[in-house]
Amino acid sequence: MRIDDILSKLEAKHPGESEFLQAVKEVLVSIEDVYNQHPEFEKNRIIERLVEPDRIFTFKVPWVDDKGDIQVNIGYRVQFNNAIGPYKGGLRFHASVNLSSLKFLGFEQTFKNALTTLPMGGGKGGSDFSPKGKSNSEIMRFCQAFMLEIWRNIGPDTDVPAGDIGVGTREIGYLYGMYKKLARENTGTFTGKGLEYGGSLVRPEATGYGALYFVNEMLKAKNIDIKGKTVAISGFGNVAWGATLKATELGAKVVTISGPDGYIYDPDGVSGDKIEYMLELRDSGNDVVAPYAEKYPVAVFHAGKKPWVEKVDIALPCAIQNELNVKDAETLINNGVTCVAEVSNMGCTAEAVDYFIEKAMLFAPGKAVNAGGVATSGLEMSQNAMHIQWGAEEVDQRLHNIMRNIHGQCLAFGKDSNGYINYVKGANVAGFMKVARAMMAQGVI
Ligand code: 2IT
Repeated sequence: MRIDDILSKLEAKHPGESEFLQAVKEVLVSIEDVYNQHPEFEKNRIIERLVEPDRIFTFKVPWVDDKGDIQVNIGYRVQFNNAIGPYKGGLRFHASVNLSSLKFLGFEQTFKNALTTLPMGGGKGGSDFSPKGKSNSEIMRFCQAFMLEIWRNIGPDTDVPAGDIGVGTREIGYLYGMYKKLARENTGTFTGKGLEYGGSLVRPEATGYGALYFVNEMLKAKNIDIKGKTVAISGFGNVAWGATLKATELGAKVVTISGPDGYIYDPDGVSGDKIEYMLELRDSGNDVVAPYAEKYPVAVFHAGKKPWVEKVDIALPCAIQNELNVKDAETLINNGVTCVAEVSNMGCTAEAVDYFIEKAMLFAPGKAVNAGGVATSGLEMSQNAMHIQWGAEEVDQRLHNIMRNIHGQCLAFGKDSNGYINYVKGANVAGFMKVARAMMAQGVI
């Protein structure tokens, strides 16, 4: 495999898609050795076929705001790869959304979903619509307009969207409501639904819970007890909330959360009603964390800064891609960090990832760490297909087992000759092998 060749061809075909190229490069570097051991992959052009999405829908989303003005956004659904199951992945509503970010997310989702052990292919979608400061009615009208365009191309056995940044239970409700009105069927088709209409218990918590189950496995493999460890978390949305809940339950102390406006340091730990307050902050729609320090004066707000300057044992980026750069990585290591795990998708820049690995740090990538979210979406699909609802304990137990299994796959495929566990390699190789074998078995399609 000529990695540089593949990347430069890809760049020439799709100029400017820097995040997508970053995600592809990370996978190619990881899988190079096993790929070269399997000449049949090269013969079947598996890489060339894997780096192009099956198809992409791009569409106009016109809607009317509360003032009566017409707004126009762009909607997307990237159906990346369905070798192992229906396209599955979230919708992101955020001002930064473009084809590069959705292609990187769809590509990552393909391998992540393979790691979950469940039969799901990879997809992603969304819009450059920003929910920040929008009223409830505006969000509903936008979701309805989005769904009018894409409903024909999704379905319970073809493509199952879910939430991501800017898309939570409320948005899924509006999207699914419109979908049902148009499609005249009631078989699920979305995950992250409300509990009253087919949602799964533990789905809201699942990404954060799963991440902490995974981090706990990483620490246990090194005989380190998570109890009493300090944790820096970025973000304050659904994922940060679930991670804070489980970290606290496991006896760790979460000392930071963050937003686009800066970060909060709480020396007493974000626990108890402070965790629920994170939801209030999110629901305010203002996208800021500063009010936390007004409500809890023990905490300090650091305007315009990221939490990685704090001395902590565990760092968990939970916000957005490339939020932790190589300088942050250096600072964390100089401050004695023990474990860094991406909970956001591609939370660290490529340079930061390389640096963590070069320093033989306990570091794991988002596609392994945050796979509990989509895994629990898979469990929601199973419950919908069986027309039943599992109890919280049942779902949580399955989630826990899946995360242990993913950790096991990383150990099996990520061990370097010197004994270092390269979780990036482990996750990429394990995910790739499953997708590649499925593609080989199904011919040139
Ligand atoms: O990045 C992700 O895995 C998600 N946003 C969740 C996707 C899903 O289908 O639950």
